[in-house]
Amino acid sequence: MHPPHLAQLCKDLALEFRRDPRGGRVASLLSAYASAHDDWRAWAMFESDRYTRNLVQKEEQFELLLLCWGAAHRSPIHNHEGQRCWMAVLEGQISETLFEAPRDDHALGEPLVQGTSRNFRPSQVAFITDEVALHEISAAGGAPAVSLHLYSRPFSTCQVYDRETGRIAVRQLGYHSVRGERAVSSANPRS
Ligand code: 2CO
Ligand code: FE2
Repeated sequence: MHPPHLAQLCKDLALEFRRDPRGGRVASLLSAYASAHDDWRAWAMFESDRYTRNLVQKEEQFELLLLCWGAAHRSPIHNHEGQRCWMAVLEGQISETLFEAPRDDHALGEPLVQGTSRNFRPSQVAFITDEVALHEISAAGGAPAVSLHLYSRPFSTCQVYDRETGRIAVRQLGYHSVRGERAVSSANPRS
C-alpha cells in the first residue's frame, strides 16, 4: 500500500493532469508534499554503485518516481524524450547542470556546450523539457540525496550523450523497486 501522504499526492496529481494536461500546479503540489511529509522514506532504497529509480505511480498521464542518490552518484547527460520533467528535492542537495542539445550532424564530434549549474535544496522544484536543455543530475554537498521526479507522460528509454563528442546512445530506464517492493530484475541506470 502507498504511504498515505504519497497516495494523496498521486490522487492530487491525477486530478491536476485532468484539469490541466500541462500540469500548471504540479510544481506547487510537489513542493507542498516535500515540505510537509516524509512518508516517502518507506520506499527509498539506495545502492552503493548507482542511483536508484523507485516507482511510486504510473498512469497514462504521468509517472512518479523516488530517486535515491549516493553522495558520489551522478546521472549521464540525458534528454526526457519530449516529455515534461519536474524534480522536487526531498532530502539532501541535488545539483543540476544544463547542456545544449546538439542541433544537427555538424555538432557531432564536438563537445557539448555546457550551460548553467544550480543546486536545489529540500522543497525546491526544478523543471525541464527537451526544448530547454539536456541535464546532468548528481547529489551535492558530499551527502546522499533523495528526489521526487514527475514525468508527463511516462517514458521508458531516454537518450544519453557523451560530453566530449555529443555521441548519442539509447538507455533503458529500469526500476530498482515498484511501490515499495524490490523489482525482481531491473535494468537499473548506471552512470
Ligand atoms: N531523468 C533521470 C531518470 O529518470 C533522472 S534526472 O532528473 O530528471 O533516471
Ligand atoms: Fe532527468
